Amino acid sequence: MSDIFISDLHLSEDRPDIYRAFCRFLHDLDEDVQQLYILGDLFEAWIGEDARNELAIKVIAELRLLAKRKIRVFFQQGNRDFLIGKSFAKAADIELLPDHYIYEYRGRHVLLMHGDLLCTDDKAYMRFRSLVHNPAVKGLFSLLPISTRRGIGKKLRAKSSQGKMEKSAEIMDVNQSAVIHTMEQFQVTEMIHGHTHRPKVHRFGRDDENLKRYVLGDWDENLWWIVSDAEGITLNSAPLG
Ligand SMILES: [Mn+2]
Repeated sequence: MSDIFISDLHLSEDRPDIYRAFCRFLHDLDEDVQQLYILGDLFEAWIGEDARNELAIKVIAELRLLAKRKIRVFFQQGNRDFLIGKSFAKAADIELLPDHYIYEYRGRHVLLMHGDLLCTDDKAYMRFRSLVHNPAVKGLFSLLPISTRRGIGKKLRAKSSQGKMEKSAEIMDVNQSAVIHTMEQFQVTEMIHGHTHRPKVHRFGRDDENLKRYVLGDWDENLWWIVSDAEGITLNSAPLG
């Protein structure tokens, strides 16, 4: 029995190679895989349930196949696709998870997050996040015509990639006190997240480095995934190929 974790595929019509790698990855999942957790940013952009493009429809069909193979799929929203909601989940036959979710396996408790909530040094992003997660703002946005929403999304992404060049590497990474605070709050010693595109296993903490933070990588030149099984938790990668 094993469970798989992925994040930050950033699927878009501009990168058919990543979509193909995703399909292959799903197809090749071991027989013993029971659950697949997608920890956000499955899509490069998501402007609303009524604006499904051809790619979204294909992804929904791929995810539905997993349900047929008795693999349960869980999805946590990322900062790019936080507008994915119930209708996508229903169409794809997957389950939506809250921003913080505790994954349990053989007595192990692991906190799952997309990861953006840990990047508290990026004050501008945190302000933006609380604005766009406001239900009233979400509601107003959903009333705009699809073309307007696409335009806004495009502008925001351009602004964010420009911002990334100007911000220091430290600001773009997680804040260590936010990590420790969150782990204490949820009473866990292990966590898995993505978002920062800095795949690594971090060991830290006062008592003999008892805390572990597993960071998934984004799918670009490589694909990244985490396996949880009786042996433990491992971070894996392979060329996108
Ligand atoms: Mn992200």
